[in-house]
Amino acid sequence: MITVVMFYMLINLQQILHTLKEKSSEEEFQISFVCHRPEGLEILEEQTKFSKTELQFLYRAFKNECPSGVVDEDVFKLIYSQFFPQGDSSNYAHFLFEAFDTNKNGCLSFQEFVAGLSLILRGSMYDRLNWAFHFYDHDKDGFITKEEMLNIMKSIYEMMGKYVSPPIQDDIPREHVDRFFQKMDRNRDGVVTIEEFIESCQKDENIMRSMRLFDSVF
Ligand SMILES: [Ca+2]
Ligand SMILES: [Ca+2]
Ligand SMILES: [Ca+2]
Repeated sequence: MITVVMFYMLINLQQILHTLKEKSSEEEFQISFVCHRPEGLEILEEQTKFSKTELQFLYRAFKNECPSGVVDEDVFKLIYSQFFPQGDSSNYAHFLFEAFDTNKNGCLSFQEFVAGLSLILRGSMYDRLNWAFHFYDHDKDGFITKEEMLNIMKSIYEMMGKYVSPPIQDDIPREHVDRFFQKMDRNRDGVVTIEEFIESCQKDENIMRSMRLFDSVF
């Protein structure tokens, strides 16, 4: 189940980066004249695992997609919906937006964008699992509840849309969540802690393999 979530994130990131790449090369000529130079590039280079060239590319792409330099949740949802025209990606985009908007001001800045990407794409296995845990732990109280998991699972099914074959039954997301808890909730107290989460993930070869796929995205 975490493999499913990671798989979708991976596909999203690949598509988004691919689109950004295409758009930025289309406008390369204009951009070279505008000559955007992000402030604090050196600082970001220290704070993330991206090189200066990679940061410049990401910055141009980000600016190109959102010239104001910040993305609010509606813009984020719009960008997302282009990748999932057959389904409703708004709830999933909402969860992802919240995970990236670390200062909770309702806007995604370039700094937040690259900080998140750096953790997911270049972080250690612990960084990635930690990021994933906080993604699921929606209210940030340190525990993943069945309800939090179910909301994310449902949003993934909504995003996949109604053309999935065979059609998704209503109880399928709940069954996924039950399986997740059987595996992760080691002390059977009904919630999953970061320790339980990381330990269970590290013992699961499928999860580890899907985590390693992030190495080749960008
Ligand atoms: Ca923010
Ligand atoms: Ca929680
Ligand atoms: Ca537990």
